[in-house]
Amino acid sequence: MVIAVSKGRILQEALPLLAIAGIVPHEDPDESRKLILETSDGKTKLVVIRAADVPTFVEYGAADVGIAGKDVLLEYEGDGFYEPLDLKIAACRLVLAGRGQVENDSRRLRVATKYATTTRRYFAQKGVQIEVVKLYGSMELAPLVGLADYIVDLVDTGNTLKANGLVMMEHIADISSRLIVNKASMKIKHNQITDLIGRLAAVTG
Ligand code: PRT
Ligand code: MG
Repeated sequence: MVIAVSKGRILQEALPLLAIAGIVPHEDPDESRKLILETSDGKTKLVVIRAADVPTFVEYGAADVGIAGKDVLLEYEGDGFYEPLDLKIAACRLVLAGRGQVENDSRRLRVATKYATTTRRYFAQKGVQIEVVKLYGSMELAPLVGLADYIVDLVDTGNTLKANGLVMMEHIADISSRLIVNKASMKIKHNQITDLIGRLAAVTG
């Protein structure tokens, strides 16, 4: 079985859970240059990849199982996997934030975000027309330099918003990391995968 894990903070919080489930990589993922890591569970390998690539690996069956943030899953267009378990790690909120209410003049509000699909869906449900400005990072900068009226971004402590004079305006979704499973793998490797889900469920409570 191959498990794909988002690198960065999700990996850091997932490794202790995987260890309790009996899966410990032979090499430190932060140090190793190997892309496929063997583990203490001889049947299981880890691939540590970019967050946004995890759903793709799982949908195509390149990984049987994945660990990814709900923010990434909401943004992913495709339905080639199951999402059986909330691992409750890397928790945060997806919010609309800005410098305060913007006076509504004639032009459409501009919202800067890495989460273009989720943002469009959110405003479409509210019946509000907006223009999405796609960014790949440092969303907090956009309202400060006049690139956008608002941002849609993840917030944990709120320190980043505060440091940039921004306030949270609307709560869009609660985010945490989820276990996802390739649909065919769920059938073909049913015992191995349900066993993993059971062990992780016992740890996450
Ligand atoms: O670069 P790449 O695309 O590979 O990933 P990345 O650098 O975005 O990865 P990383 O390690 O930052 O992890 C991202 C994942 O962690 C997200 O997909 C979420 O599921 C989860 N997560 C949980 C967070 C946060 N909390 C979080 N607070 N990801 C990012 N943040 C950022 C947020 O974007 C903002 O800039 O932290 C800042 C806000 O934090 P506070 O505490 O100041 O509010
Ligand atoms: Mg980051």
